[in-house]
Amino acid sequence: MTANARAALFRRSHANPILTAADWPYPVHTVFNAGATRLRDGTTLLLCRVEDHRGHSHLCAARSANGIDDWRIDESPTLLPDAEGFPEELWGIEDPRITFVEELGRYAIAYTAFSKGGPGVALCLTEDFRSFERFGLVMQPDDKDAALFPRRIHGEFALIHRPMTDLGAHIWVSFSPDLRNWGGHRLVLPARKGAWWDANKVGLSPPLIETPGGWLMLYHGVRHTASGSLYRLGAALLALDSPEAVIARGDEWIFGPETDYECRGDVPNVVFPCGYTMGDDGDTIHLYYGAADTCIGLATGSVRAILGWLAHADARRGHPSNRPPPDR
Ligand code: BMA
Repeated sequence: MTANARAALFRRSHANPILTAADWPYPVHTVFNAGATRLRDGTTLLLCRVEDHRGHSHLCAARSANGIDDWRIDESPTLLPDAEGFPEELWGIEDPRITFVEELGRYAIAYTAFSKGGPGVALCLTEDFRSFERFGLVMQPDDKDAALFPRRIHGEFALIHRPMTDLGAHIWVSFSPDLRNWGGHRLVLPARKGAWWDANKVGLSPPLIETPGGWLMLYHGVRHTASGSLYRLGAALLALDSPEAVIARGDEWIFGPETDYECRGDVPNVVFPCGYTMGDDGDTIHLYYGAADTCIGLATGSVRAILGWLAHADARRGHPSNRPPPDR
């Protein structure tokens, strides 16, 4: 490592990009922004966002024993938009985040439903990624980047999401007794302003990672530049019993577009993780991310290392003016 290099918290797979449109069993334009989970038998399942040649997205499952290669991809779309039953899906469904909810014995998928009103948050449940029970829109447009927590908090389900409000594009949490009625909305993490890497927008990336010291939240930050938006990844820690309370937030991004397949594509300079799987050691995190809105990459890190970095980052921060604005 050269003297000016920083320690990398995520390492890219040598197999990257691990999935591209060329791998698909039917004609598609791009595959990116995949939700991820490990099934009971250890198989890695990616629920990929697939864009067709109209520009509309649907979801398609890919399964692999090692989560790296030898993917078995569904022969036809796994979950198609249903514009008749759910008009909010008229222009497609995008960016799924998967959470296994023990209490329900099923996977909850929060995804973006895109229609005339803009993007909104929709929810469905599945046991097998073959049949799905749709709940429809749970957060009205304009809202996206949502994931359900894996268990209730103070007796209620909780959802992280990113509504666009007059305050800006910030991360919020909301609560529900039944997954259908939502309230108790609280601002969690605001986009910073000015020169920050996460100045213009923030949004949850993969679902939250529960650790003894809090919910580890990997989030994407957007900075607008003269030649377009830069999408990078940062980390924060939320209190276990009140996720609106931010315990720590790193100042620096921990993963950003660097390689050719991240810097060139339909939307250049984008890394956009929507899912992770946890290694058998309970520490290794396999992060699946959309690269340049065109293909899927895999990067591997350690939860312990990210938590350690966050603790040091918070200690290093020092001056109060570096704190994110408390405007809620
Ligand atoms: C965001 C989402 C993502 C996309 C990203 C970069 O707003 O729409 O689906 O990957 O922009 O284009």
